[in-house]
Amino acid sequence: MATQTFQVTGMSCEHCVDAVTAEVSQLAGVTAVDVDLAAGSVTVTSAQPLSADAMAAAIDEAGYQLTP
Ligand SMILES: [Cu+2]
Repeated sequence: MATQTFQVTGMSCEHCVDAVTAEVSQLAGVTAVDVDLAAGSVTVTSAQPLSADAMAAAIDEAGYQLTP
């Protein structure tokens, strides 16, 4: 089990939280997604550590950007 926290730019409301949660939840092995809107962070729990590329693609798909 791995827990990673990513910084995401562009999230501003609950709709953004839902969009990001939905996309990231679709990644293989993901069991929990916790978005902190105030902090602009997304904490992901997954069976295997996620690659930055996979996470960036999911965030991009939702319409936001991963902060390197
Ligand atoms: Cu929003």
